[in-house]
Amino acid sequence: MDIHLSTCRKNKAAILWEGEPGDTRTLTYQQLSVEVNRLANALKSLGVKKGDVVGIYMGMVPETLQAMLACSRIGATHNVVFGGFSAEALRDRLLDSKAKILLTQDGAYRKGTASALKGAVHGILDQVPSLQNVVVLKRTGQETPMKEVRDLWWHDLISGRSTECKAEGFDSEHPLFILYTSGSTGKPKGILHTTGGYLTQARFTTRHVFDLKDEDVYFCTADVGWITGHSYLAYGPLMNGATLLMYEGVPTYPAPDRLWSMIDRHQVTIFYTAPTAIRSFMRLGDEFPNRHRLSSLRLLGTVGEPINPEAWMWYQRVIGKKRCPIVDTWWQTETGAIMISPMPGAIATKPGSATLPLPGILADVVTKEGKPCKANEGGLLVVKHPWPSMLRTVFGDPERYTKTYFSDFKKQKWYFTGDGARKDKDGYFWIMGRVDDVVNVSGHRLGTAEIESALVSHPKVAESAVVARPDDLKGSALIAFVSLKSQVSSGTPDLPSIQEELKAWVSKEIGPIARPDEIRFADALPKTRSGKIMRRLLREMVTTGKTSGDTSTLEDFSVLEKLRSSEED
Ligand code: 7RM
Repeated sequence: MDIHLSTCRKNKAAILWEGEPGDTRTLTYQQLSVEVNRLANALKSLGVKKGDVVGIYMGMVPETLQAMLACSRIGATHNVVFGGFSAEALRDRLLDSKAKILLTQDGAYRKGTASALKGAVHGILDQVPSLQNVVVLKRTGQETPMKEVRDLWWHDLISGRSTECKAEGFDSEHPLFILYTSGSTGKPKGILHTTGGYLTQARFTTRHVFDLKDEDVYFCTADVGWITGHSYLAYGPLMNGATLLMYEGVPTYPAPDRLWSMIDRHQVTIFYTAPTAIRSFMRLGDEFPNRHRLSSLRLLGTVGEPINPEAWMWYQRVIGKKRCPIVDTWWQTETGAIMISPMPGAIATKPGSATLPLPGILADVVTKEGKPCKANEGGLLVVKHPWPSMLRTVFGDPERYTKTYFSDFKKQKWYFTGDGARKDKDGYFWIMGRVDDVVNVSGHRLGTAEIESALVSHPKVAESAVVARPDDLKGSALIAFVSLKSQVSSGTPDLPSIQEELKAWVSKEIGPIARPDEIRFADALPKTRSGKIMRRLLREMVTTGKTSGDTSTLEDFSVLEKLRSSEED
């Protein structure tokens, strides 16, 4: 932060913020620094020291970024827990990280209502012995339970604090943050990132992948509770002295054109979002983006999942008006920052490919035995050499770290990403999704992403998730969950005939081997808040009829209930 305060960026807007109800705030770099310093001093007054863990259970408000920066300023390690997670999920993450302080809010605005944050978790906080204080930001003003002595109001705590607080120097390997990410099974892993390497790569990639200039208004829709919110909402843009736009609520409030209206009003130039969001905008129809000019945009980005060519083309045409390059950025919570992505203007793009590894990143696609794959041969995505922002360990579980990431290619000492991929004849990377999502049908390896992409290219389909169920005859039977475009589902669609139509479509697009055995219609698919379809839950549902594993990262539990009841129809 401080590097900007001695330049003309001092009075530049760092954060343009919109609350869901429509309230707005702007913080310059100077104003942001004052708030960060006051909070850092307040944390010190609570006894927070270098190496202590501070939990942050907040929504998309500027104070959340201030909290992260205040922690890093005094060497505390932050542990941001997504505000949509349940009380139990929060408790487990606070327990595992031994958090000393929790920063939270009374509530946050979402879908037009004030939903409780502190109130929703109050009862469970007694179960975290390491927790000394809970600091509560007043955002909605709703009634909030407070425990005497332990719980403090944010505004009281920072009131009267000095606005100066020295940024202390720390070793480059000093822990900066822990961020929990769900494993395929079992309890979530606390991914640990440290200071020097993480910040270096976050800063470099933000600058070069987004071609960031001082004049830009940069809008990343990711929640801070996700790694994208850490690297490309908070640290990357602020280190580069950018102006970022931060939005509190859901994209469809008060109307489905909220984001497009914000892009016009703030003259956003760079827009970064997830394929799942793009598909849901597609599903809503072109009329909403078409209500706005969107002429300020010059660069678009995506992250989180393979983007199907259909969605890529729509994004390019309807949002980018065919003027804006699209950067499809592949990376993980574990990699800390972008690894495979075009650099706009320098690398020609192909819809659906993240293109090439960034300079210095030694990514490759290899067989199980570690041999290089031939062009277009599916294999495992590995990274053969360390990179600055790589995770340093799984917090409190170094064995799990080695086992999860370094046991598949032990001899070569390569990092295994868990993703399947192929490289085409030009060396471009095509990510096929998690290897757990690769299925074997009659001896053929198929990425479920490929079948999903075929389904989504059908004019009636908005979104789909394909999973396999063990089958005596074929090895796996393919079950496709499909949600139809709203224009189709709001009529009275002839579902059995659409089922046949879709099966035939996949046969034609990929081949009869990929023809789904069963098509199930659903209004919505089970997803994490960051938009990844939880295929594991669907897999459990089609094989055992229930879901047993960890569901703490699921965004909307009612979706599972609906899917279950849809089977009985
Ligand atoms: C940033 C983030 C990581 C997993 C990763 C992939 C998938 C992410 C892309 C992608 C295809 C992309 N972190 N993934 N980006 N797949 N193309 N551009 O998402 O830890 O939450 O997830 O997401 O499977 O391993 S994450």
